[in-house]
Amino acid sequence: MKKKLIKLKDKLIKNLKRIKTEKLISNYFKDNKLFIVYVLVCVINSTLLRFFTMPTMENYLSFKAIIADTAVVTIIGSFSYLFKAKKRYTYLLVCAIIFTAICTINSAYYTFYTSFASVSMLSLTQYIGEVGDAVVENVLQIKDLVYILPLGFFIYYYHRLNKRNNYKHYTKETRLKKFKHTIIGGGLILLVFILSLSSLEISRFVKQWNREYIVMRFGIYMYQGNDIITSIQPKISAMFGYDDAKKEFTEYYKDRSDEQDYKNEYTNIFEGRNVIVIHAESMQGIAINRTFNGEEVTPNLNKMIKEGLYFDNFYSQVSVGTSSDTELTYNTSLMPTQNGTAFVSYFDRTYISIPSLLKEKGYYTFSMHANNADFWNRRAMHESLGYDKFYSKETYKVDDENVIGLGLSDKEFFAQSVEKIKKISEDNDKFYSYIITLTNHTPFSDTDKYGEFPVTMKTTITNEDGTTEEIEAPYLEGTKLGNYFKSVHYADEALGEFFTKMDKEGLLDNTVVVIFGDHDARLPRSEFNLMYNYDPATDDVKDEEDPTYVEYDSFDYELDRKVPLIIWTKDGAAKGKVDYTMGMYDLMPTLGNMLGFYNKYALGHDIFETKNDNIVVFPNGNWVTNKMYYNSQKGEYKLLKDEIIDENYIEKNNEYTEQLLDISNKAIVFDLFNPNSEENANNGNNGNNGKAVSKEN
Ligand code: GP9
Ligand code: MN
Repeated sequence: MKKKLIKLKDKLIKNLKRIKTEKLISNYFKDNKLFIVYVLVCVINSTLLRFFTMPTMENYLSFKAIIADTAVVTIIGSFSYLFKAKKRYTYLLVCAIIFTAICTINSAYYTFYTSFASVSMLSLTQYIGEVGDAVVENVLQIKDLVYILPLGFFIYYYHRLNKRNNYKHYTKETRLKKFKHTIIGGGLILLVFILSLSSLEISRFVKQWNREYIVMRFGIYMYQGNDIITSIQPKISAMFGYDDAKKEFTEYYKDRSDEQDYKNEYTNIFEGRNVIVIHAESMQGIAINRTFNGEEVTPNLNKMIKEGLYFDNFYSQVSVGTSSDTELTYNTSLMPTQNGTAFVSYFDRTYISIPSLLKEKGYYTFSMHANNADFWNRRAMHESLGYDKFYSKETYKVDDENVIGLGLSDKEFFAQSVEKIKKISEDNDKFYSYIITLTNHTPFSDTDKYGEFPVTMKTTITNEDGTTEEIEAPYLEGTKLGNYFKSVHYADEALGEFFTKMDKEGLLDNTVVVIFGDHDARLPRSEFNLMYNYDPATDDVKDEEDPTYVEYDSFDYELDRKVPLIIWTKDGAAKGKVDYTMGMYDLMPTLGNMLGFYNKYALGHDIFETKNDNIVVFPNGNWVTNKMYYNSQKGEYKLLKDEIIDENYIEKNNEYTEQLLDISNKAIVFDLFNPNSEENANNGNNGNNGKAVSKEN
């Protein structure tokens, strides 16, 4: 009996609890009808946007994006509870309209640019002029108006509640309580979202340029909020310290001559020739002249190395902006910025660049790359750098069967590019082109598409009983580095095909070709250690006690990160191996001397002037000369020559490095190459609306 009673009591309590919770929920719904409709409308619109722009289920039903959207609209909507009755509803209405507008604008923008909108682009007013009519005629489609439907429902509902004068009139305390509960609820959803993020997602969010990726994971509202912050931040940092920056800048360049004041054996040797620059994705020096069982990884590049100038101590100087940092440093002889990336945060500054200087000499300048134009914000930045035209993915025919890794395969990209270059060369007296490859991009996993290139080791091993055996050990097969070499082999083959086609069209006859790797393969040190210390008998890394084991320390790894640089002409006008230590920022002055242009503000040097006295500075403060590699974080160095070093050597180079990085950063942030920078700084308005200048200030 007692047992029965207890059971009954339990049941009763359970039911009461259930009824209480149900009541609570139903009361909440009754009390917060408009708020709930508001949240639903905003989340549905964001989901619709993903559906119309990136229509795979993984994208539009992205769980992460949905909780991120819910968190943002709940937190922002929670402030409505601070207002009294009617105003509370109006606040929600305004929010719903703004969120719907964000979806509509991005939907239309995506149709035109295959990317999402950025408020920083508002400063590119010429865009609006150019595309304004086109947007109305061609871009605004029915799908862009779909977002109005949920909003329409919200407005209808808002009016219904309004008409009945059906507001809940809360006391101040209740309003505050409701605000607190809602914002905490939103905060908890946000916390769940943050905890679900991977480090890759966070780092992409911070960089902000891979917009599709961010919208897919973070939803459109968080994307747009982050976009506003990253767009405003450089403007704020440019508001303080202009005068000091300008003074330091003027002081730094005061002894520089306005015109080139020297001549050497390379001066003007290529003046008037067409120029083809190949920015070879992830082409690292270790691939050059490397063979596997007698087969060269890069037979085509190796051939050009023999026929032209080859710089085998050449370093890229990239920071978090990787490819885009190389584009900045190559084109302007400036260093990557200390915060953010120049391509994203400072695209609206004035730059003195190779294309802008060559334009003055009558060149038609263009760049080519088969990825989305907004990747690394190239659409805007290539214009700022002075390229007349940027041929991006939109101008290429991309079929599924021609896709490898990130996009259109290099072979197909080059084949289509030759046709474009042919036309350009017919229409223009001379041209300068900057061509960015894509296939050889990490993670190098499309191995079945690269073509056969075994990275095994055929060798003879001695067995324990003294007999010998011919084996083909797996060596780098199945490793990241092995896959990288397969990918490089493909990239080299694509380059070979490109030059053969260009030659057939006669496009190499009066042309100088410049090829460089944009940065290293970004593979871990352990991969290299295996390559250098492989034991075919055990198919593993040799024992450290083994007398043939070679130590591969962090300095060796840094030194191996160098990239190839080749300057080639069909007639072999310049030949030979150059082993001076050289950086990406030295390329502009070195080429300037050869092609006949000069930039007083280059941070690098003509390598044929500085020769063995050159120093390569890295964005993290490390530097390398022909004598030592210095790691500024650890304060450690490795000597590269058996030579006694002057006691002030490190200190002097550290000072040089710090000053150079500082000047470079200030020149970009404060827009110091812009003749109107002072005026702009006084008006709190830095940036040049994306125009490059080629004249000195
Ligand atoms: C993308 C390509 C790669 O278009 O240039 O950029 P990265 O990841 O090397 O910076
Ligand atoms: Mn790259």
